[in-house]
Amino acid sequence: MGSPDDTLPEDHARNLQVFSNRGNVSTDRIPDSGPLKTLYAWKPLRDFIGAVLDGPPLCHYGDPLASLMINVNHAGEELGWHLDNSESSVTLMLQQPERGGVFRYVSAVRTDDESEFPAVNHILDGKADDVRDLDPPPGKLVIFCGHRALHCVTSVEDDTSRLVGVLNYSHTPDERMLPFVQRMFHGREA
Ligand SMILES: O=C(O)CCC(=O)C(=O)O
Ligand SMILES: [Fe+2]
Repeated sequence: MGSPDDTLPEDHARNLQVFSNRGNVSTDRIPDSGPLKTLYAWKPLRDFIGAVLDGPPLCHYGDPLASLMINVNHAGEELGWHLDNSESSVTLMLQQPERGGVFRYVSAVRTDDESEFPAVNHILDGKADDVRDLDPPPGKLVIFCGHRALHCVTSVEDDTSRLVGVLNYSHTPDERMLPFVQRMFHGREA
């Protein structure tokens, strides 16, 4: 994701605005000795995920706010369609709503060439036929290439909030979000 580009048309994928109103608990607000940070620090898990993804070894994502998070979607809250900055993400469902809060994705949308832009428009216009839904129960790990798969979380439709641990990894150390992206997702820079 980058900032809007006013040299491109308004309806170009780079300039589309999506709506998100979910909250999150950032890395520095998750207890160091708690189970989620302990799991994130556990090297065998990182090695396992690297092996599943069959790519180069994974590092912890270097962003001080977004390397490990807990996403919180209360009733009526959603996360709009997006691609992640970090290469791979692992989510661990902690609490699942009865209705809504479904993880929705389309694989391999980022291609690093011009074809990715019309593909994003097609999906946001609701025209894609390869959209898939995942609704993992609590305790289930989901491993996905969030850098390439366009994904979103649909609105939660009941009073049980959706709580998901998000474990982010990258291929090189010290990768981080741009300050405007930190502000957008965390309301602050760090
Ligand atoms: O909440 C989820 O299941 C996905 C989270 C996500 O895509 C993100 O935080 O970038
Ligand atoms: Fe994401």
